[in-house]
Amino acid sequence: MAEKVGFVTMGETRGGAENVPEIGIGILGYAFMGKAHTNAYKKYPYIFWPPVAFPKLVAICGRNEAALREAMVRYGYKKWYRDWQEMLQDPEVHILDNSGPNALHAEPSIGALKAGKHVFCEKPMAGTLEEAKRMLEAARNSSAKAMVCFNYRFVPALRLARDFIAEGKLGEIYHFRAQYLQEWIMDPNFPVNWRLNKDVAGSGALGDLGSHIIDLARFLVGEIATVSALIRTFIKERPSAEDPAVKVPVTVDDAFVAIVEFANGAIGTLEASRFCAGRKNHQIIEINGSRGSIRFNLERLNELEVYLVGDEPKVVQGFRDVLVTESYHPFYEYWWPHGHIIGWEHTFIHAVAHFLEAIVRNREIAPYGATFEDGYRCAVICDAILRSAGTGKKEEIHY
Ligand code: SOE
Repeated sequence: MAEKVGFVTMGETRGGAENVPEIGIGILGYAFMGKAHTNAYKKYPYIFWPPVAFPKLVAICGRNEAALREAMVRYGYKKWYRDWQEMLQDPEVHILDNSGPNALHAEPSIGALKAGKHVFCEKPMAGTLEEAKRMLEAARNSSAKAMVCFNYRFVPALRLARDFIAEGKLGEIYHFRAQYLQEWIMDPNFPVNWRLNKDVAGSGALGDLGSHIIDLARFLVGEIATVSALIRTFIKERPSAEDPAVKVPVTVDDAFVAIVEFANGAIGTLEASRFCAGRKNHQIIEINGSRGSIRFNLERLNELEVYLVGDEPKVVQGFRDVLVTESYHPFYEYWWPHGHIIGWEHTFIHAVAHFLEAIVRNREIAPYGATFEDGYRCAVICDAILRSAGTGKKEEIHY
């Protein structure tokens, strides 16, 4: 009989993944994060082969119908919804991917969890501390899995750093030093978009960039006990997005600087700004301990600079630049031979893999993934930073 050619449907063959289920994704938001998350769902199954599940791009939800229709075709979703509550009633949707603006993180995620649907929510988890508290309660009261997409936890070099520190290889930690610097709103004519509007974003550089380094501080070093902070809004009014002739106030921070004390005795500095000319997506982490130091630069994310006290031969001085691409390095078994580097997008694929494995194999999201408890604790710390900036005093962190 002639060899059957043409398209084979999913039901006819799965190349050894016959028993792998499909899991329906309903995504809220189709812009930057909607694109990054969709990319991860599409690449996950053939990179992490055999997958624990085949993500099925069931539905995409947003406000603008024309943009939605385009995104549905462009990304490959089956349906589109203007109303997230309607999308959550779709029986084909098993996971709510919340890639919407911060003010839309709470209600849809809480609604999904109440409906027993899993939630993968972009950072910061919520626009306000009150919302974060309600999201945490919803997660605690649901059997569904809930994870915050702090994707930098899934950079191979930072996963390696976390395990290295957790194994005591850096000794007693003295310092954590983090910067997250960008430049994209230095032009006074840049209009007020949702990220510059407190009612939608909750905060500015603090929640957008600061939440990443606050989460990494907790992930790599441990709980933060106190913060002392400053915030600044350098440009206080900008053209409105609707009519450039109309000036509207900027209601969020452009930058923050914080001094922190960790519960384990370490001390640290955190800063994030969108006013650093020449800094594109410049996240720097340096940790100094009794047995050595590590330094990470997101713009060179395949590398980890390492200095280990005591094993420094007479000839070799200073930091070593480790290329984190060996098969035994985190996640690299799924990728390429050593030296064939990966990029920013791949951190989302690792995060999606972690989330889907937690769902299908009923595993904990923690410690490698960020739970809604982590999202809530980040919100508490952001709130304390804003409070300290207002009072000029050191603020204690209590959950
Ligand atoms: C801000 O420009 C931003 O897109 C953040 O929102 C993301 O979380 C960060 O990963 C890159 O920068």
